[in-house]
Amino acid sequence: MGVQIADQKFMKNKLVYTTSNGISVINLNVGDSFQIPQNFDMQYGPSIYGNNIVYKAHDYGETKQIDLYNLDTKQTIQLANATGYTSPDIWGDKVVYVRDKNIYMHDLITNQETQITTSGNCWSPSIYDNKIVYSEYIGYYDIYVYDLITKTNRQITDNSRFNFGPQIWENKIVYHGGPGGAGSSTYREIYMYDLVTNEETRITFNNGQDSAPSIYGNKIVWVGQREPDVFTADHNIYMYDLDINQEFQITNDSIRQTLPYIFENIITWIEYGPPGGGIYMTTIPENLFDEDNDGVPNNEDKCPNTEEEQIIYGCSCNQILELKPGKDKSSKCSPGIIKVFTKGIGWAKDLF
Ligand SMILES: [Ca+2]
Ligand SMILES: [Ca+2]
Ligand SMILES: [Ca+2]
Ligand SMILES: [Ca+2]
Repeated sequence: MGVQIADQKFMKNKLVYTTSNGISVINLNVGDSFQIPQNFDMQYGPSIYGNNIVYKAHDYGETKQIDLYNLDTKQTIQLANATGYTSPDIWGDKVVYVRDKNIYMHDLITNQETQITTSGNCWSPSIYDNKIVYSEYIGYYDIYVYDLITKTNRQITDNSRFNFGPQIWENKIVYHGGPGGAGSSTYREIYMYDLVTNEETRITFNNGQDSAPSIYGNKIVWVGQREPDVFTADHNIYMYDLDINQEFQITNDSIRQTLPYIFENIITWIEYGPPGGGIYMTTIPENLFDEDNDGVPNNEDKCPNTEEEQIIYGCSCNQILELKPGKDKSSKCSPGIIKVFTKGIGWAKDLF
């Protein structure tokens, strides 16, 4: 694209991003780009859900506000006043943002605003379904989650780290945390907190900066360095698969990559030139997905939704016996049955 990109985020097939020209949206399927109307000197930090784009807007030195642009109606509306620099986020009909260092939520259906926090030390909200995550300064920065159903705030980290920038998908929250208190170290690591098991998992272990995580399903992406000098070290995009507990390096070159985002099987990120610079994307290879979590990747799995232990080709004994024709179904997978299935001979000839 050849212009400096400030931020980017996407959902399904639409990617929103900011350049010095303002906010644009790209349809990833067809590749056409559309710039939303520029009503203020500055418009940035977009987030998209369906056809609604929310973002920060203001004239130079003027009060900041949260605006919403709808791609169907082509109308812009002001949702709220919003001081501070953290961007808004949207999920369904709910928009979250920071005002006076507190988290607020605007409901697009009722057109009402709800104040989520009162401490005056809150930042970087993100929303998924009925859960809002954010970072709050209480001597250190810690991660909190607000449940819109129970209307309760819950602190999920409690340590002397600098925990910041939470993102949430279903019941998993990712964020980066410094190893000590603010200023004690420059190195950050990626962490994941599971709201079901109530456990924190450390994802990265290295003498380099790891930050800006994004999560979709059981996959986490972030920007990482693998050298101790944070000012000279190269930046690359990394991915961690929680299903197989394995890290993958997505980029490997001397160009600086940053701010990755993941949705479904697509990872996008920003590159700073020279040469050029812009937004890049990659598709996660199918052999990294294991939908039924049986240890056999989708592209090799012959049986979906395996619940018992898989024996061969991602199929359990019961699934193999189900595939075998005839009424005299044995309850066991004899070596003969396994052999026929594995070799694709006899009754298994036309299965695959
Ligand atoms: Ca690190
Ligand atoms: Ca790089
Ligand atoms: Ca599988
Ligand atoms: Ca399977």
